[in-house]
Amino acid sequence: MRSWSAPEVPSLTAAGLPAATGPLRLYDTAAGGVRATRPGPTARMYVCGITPYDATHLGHANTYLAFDLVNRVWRDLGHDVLYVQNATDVDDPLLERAEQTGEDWRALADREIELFRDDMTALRVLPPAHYVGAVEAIPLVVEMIEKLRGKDAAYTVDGDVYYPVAADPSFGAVSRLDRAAMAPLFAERGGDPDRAGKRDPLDALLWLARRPGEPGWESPFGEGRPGWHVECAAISLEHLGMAFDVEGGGSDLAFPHHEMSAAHAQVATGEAPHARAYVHAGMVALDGEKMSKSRGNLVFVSKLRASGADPMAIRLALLAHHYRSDWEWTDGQLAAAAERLARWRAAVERPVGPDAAATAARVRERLADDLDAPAAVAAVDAWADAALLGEGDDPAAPAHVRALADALLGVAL
Ligand code: 5CA
Ligand code: ZN
Repeated sequence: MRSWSAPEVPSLTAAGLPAATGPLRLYDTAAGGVRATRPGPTARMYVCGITPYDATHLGHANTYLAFDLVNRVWRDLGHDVLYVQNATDVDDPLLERAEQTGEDWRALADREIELFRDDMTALRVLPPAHYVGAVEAIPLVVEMIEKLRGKDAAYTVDGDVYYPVAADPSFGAVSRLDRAAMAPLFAERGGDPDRAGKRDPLDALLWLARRPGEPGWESPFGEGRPGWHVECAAISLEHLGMAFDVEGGGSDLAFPHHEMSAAHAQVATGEAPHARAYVHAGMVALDGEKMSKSRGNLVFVSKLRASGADPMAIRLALLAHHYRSDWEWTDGQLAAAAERLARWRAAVERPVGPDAAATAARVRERLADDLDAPAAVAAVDAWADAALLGEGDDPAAPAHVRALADALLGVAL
C-alpha cells in the first residue's frame, strides 16, 4: 500500500551541533529491563499498525509517536532506519463494524487508512518504507502457514488452521507471563480458548475458513482469511528478516500478539529471535478507561485538528508523558501544550539566545535513556524560558533549538 509523505528531518550536525553518541536504550519486555539497542548501519523496526476502523485516536497516536522517537534517535545516531508497518485491513472487528453500518468493509478500511495517513502526516510521524495491508500480504501468510505445516506446527479444526503453542519451547519468553496470566488475556484479546477440538486452549488461529457472507481467499488449505498474529509474522519476516532490532506496539500487544508472532516466525524459519527487543507503549485512557474502539471512548486526532488544534500542540501534549506510562487524556493537556508551543516559537524567533549545546546534549541524553521525552521537553523549556528572559547572546542558538526540536522531537517551530 501507499505509505505517507515524509517530513524533512534536519541533520543536527549540518546545523552545527556535535555528532550524537549512543546507544539508544529501550525497555525490552522480553528482557524485563532497559537494554541498549545495537543496530547495524541500517536499524530495522516493525511496528504493528491499526485495524482500520475508528482511526486515529490519541492512543494510536501516542504509540506511533513513541516509535517515531526511536526512528529519530537512531537517525541522529547516523543509522538508516528500515521501518515497516502493517494495517490489519481484514479482521473480525473490521468486518463486524462494516456489517453494523452496512458499509463495504473495503471502503471502510480504505477510508480509515487514508485518515490515518493524514493524521500521521500532520503529526510529522516519519512514514514506514513498507506500509503493508493484511490483504496484500495474503501470499506471504500462505507461505508462512505452509512452512509451519511442513514442520508439523499446524493442525486443523473444522477447516480452520491452528498453530500449536507447544511447537516453540520458548513460548512465553516475549511477554514473560505464566499460563495463568496468559489465559484471561488470550480470551480478552481475540483468542478462542474454549473452542472444542483445540489441542491447547492457547493455540492460535492461523487461517479462518471462509464463513458465509465474509470475504475469503484461495489457499492450499481452503478458502479463507489470515489469522492476526501470522499477518505480522509474515510481513515482518518478508521485509526485515529475523532478529530485527525492535518490534513495537502498545502494551496490549505483548500477549498474545507479539508472543504468537514471534513463535510463528521462529518455528517457521528455525531461527531465533524474531526481534531483538520487544518494546511496548503505555495505554491512553479517557474517563477512567483505556481508549478503545470497542468501548467507543475515543478522542480523534482528526477531530482535534478540525477544531483548530495545531498538530504540533497535539504532538507536544503526547510527548509530555513518558511513552511507557499509562495516562488519561484531559482537554487541559492540549491547552498547556499549545502554550508551550507558543513559548518555544517566541523563543526561537529571537535573534539570540543562550548557547544551545548543553540543551542538545541533554535532549539527546534523555531520549537515549528509554525515550524520556518529558525530560527532553523540559530541557527545551529551560532554554526557551532563559531566551525569553533575554539571557544569552549566541546568534546561532535559536536555529540550533529549532533544528533540535524538529529532528528529535518532531516538533516544527
Ligand atoms: N492491527 C493491530 C496490530 S497488528 C491493532 O492492534 N490495531 S489497533 O488499531 O487496535 O491498535 C493499533 C496500535 O495502537 C497498537 O499498537 C495498539 O497497541 C495501540 N493502541 C490501541 N489503543 C491504544 C490506547 N488506548 N493507548 C495506546 N495505544 C493504543
Ligand atoms: Zn501486529
